Amino acid sequence: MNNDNDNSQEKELPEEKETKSSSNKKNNENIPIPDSVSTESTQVPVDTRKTKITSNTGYADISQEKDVPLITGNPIDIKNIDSNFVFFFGISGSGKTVILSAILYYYGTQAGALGPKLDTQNTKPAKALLYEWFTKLKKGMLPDRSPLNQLTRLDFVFKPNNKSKKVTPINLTFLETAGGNHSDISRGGNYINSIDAYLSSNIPLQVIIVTSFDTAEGDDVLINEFFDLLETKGKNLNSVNLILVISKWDISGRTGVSHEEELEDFIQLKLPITNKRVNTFELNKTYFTIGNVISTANGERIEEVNLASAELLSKWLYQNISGVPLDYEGTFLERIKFSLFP
Ligand SMILES: Nc1nc2c(ncn2[C@@H]2O[C@H](COP(=O)(O)OP(=O)(O)OP(=O)(O)O)[C@@H](O)[C@H]2O)c(=O)[nH]1
Ligand SMILES: [Mg+2]
Repeated sequence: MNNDNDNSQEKELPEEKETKSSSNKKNNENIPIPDSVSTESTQVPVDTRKTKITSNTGYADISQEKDVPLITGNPIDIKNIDSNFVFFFGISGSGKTVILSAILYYYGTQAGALGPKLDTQNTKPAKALLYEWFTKLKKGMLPDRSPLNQLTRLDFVFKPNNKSKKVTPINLTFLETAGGNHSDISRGGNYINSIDAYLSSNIPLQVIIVTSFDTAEGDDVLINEFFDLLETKGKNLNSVNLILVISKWDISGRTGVSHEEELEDFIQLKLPITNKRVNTFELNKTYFTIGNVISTANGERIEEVNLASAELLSKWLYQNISGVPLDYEGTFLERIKFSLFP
């Protein structure tokens, strides 16, 4: 991989366009969202040099021609790799975007300040999407479904409000994709290039696998195909930061898990193959809910936004990346200082 931030392989981001009208956006202002922020390369360089005909047979004598460099591997070069990448896996409707927007909401409204990273091409679209999701969540509305065949890269800087010097700001790059593109890998299939490029690269990667309480059973095989794919890309499950999330836990009728065994039992029952892998490699697992979702005349609404499970995931992410808990209490000296000058 080329690390010199060569941008030539990536498509320029389009300017923002007005939001298309959406059924559950009745009370919402028009917020601009990007039409596309795909990193997928659409043009390959064309060599326009002609082969000279030098022999008198009329055939091209190419023996004197120099070999051209052979490009192997993935043609997409990922720029701005100085970040911590978060990749969501899950079928369409599993709840990936709801989880992502809830994590951003937790970071930006409870744990500190979240802003787009300024030195990237994605600043404008990241800002637009961030504030669209924030506005919606405040009103109990859910994000729109993610467009197919488009990887949306969102670069952010998160500055925690924890006063300890050890709790430092971090760069976060979320990779938003549609579930339909994850189903592409079923039965040995491949990802589209823009997704494959990130999984094939040597970047700091956190993986969040999302499967819903009501459909987990059907995802067991696909999740394992994804594990296999990660391993073929050189991402050893022993060392990759990965968490399995059972989403829409509220459908169970509870907002949390009374005993840890409840989650364990669920995974063992509904996801037996995944369970083996998760236990062998001691991967993390948790549940998620944004709160009860009800149908109204204006579309789906969250009855009461519940950030408890988003908090857990956000803290897992921060600690994995920075090595320090987000709610680190500070050193002895810091604690004295904070108690004198709160
Ligand atoms: N009850 C309940 N429903 C949820 C929850 N999270 C998501 N949903 C429902 O699931 C739908 C899909 O959620 P998304 O986050 O858009 O799913 P996704 O995985 O991003 O789907 P794609 O973008 O199509 O890949 C939402 O519109 C809600 O109807 C939750 O915590 N509880
Ligand atoms: Mg989505």
